[in-house]
Amino acid sequence: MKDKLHFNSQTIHGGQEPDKAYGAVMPPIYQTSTYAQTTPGGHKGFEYSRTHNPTRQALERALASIEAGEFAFAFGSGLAAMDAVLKLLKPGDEVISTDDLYGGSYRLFTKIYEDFGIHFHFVNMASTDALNAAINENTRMVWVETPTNPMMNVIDIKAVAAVCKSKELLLAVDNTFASPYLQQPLLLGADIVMHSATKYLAGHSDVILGSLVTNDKHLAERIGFIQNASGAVPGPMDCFLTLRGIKTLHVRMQRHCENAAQIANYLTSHPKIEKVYWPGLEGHPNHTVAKAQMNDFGGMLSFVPKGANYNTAIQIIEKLKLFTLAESLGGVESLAGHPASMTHASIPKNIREQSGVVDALIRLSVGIEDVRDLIADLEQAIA
Ligand code: P1T
Repeated sequence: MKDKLHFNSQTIHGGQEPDKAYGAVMPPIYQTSTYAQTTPGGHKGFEYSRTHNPTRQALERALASIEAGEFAFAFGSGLAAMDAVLKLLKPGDEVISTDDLYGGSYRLFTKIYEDFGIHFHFVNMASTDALNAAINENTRMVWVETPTNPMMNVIDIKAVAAVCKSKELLLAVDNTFASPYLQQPLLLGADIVMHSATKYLAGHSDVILGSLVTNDKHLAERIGFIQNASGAVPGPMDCFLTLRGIKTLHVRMQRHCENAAQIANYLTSHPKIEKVYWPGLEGHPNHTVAKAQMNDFGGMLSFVPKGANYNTAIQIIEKLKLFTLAESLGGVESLAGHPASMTHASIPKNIREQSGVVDALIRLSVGIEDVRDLIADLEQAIA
């Protein structure tokens, strides 16, 4: 019966059973590095916590369930999860990625893996033309972030998946900004879905964790091997916190989306605001794709005040009182950030500006507070 649950029940029950020892409804935090054996290899399924841990296993089963996948793997951070995906590749392989993406992802690609002989292309995936043009005989993988961080471009996963299938390329989707409440990339044709579970999945700004989910048995075997062999695993306490967060994902996401819609509309009609980037706006360039692909439009938005530059954008952010100036996103509390100097500072200015990440851009992670308080805070800061 648990296999057939709707998403809003899966977040609570998916892959979950009461703990075998005492029936604990939440899995205990198995804070142990190792497990007693009666004879070498004589154990109860757990040998060493880098390889397996019961709290991590409970989380991984929940992750698989909510991403409509069979195999899930938890990592010490979102970037550690990405790192494991990149280890599927070999020197000489090429990757095509979106031209707008988290600065840390860009840094991992260009500052670490380029040195190991893996080459990256960053293309606009509004249509599949640039993607098709960048494919050559060395291309192995396509890396898509959608909606993108911080410009909120929405990429048609089904269309990209069709290209990848026809060219036998792996498709990995970073689903951090959407969360599986809004879209489940494996159902749209992706081979691997990745999360910075630090964000909406955990949801309370109290943990750093990453995940990968796939339906492909061979990929799963290789990822499981890499997870154990490289060892970038999360601790049991962080797994517990993430699992607890997932149980309220659907109710949090609903409010994130409702609040973001009101704030996007408020900013759009504000005389001092030049541009608002939120996929739910009819004027958003990928609104049609977003409407077809996503169940709602998410809690992240970016905007540019009229006539603003680096300094005036920072002045506005510093005036905010309820929005906290901070990196990260997806927690219950609203955050404001300045991508050019914070999350995307590792991308050279000329490259980030090509994708719209100008010095005046402000990014909001809209939380689940009363939206009237959030709008009042924006009002006083913009004034
Ligand atoms: O921080 P970590 O859990 O390692 O996840 C990295 C990551 C990967 N992918 C996306 C889309 C992300 O947004 C992030 C982390 N992003 C921020 C910290 C930020 O403020 O944008």
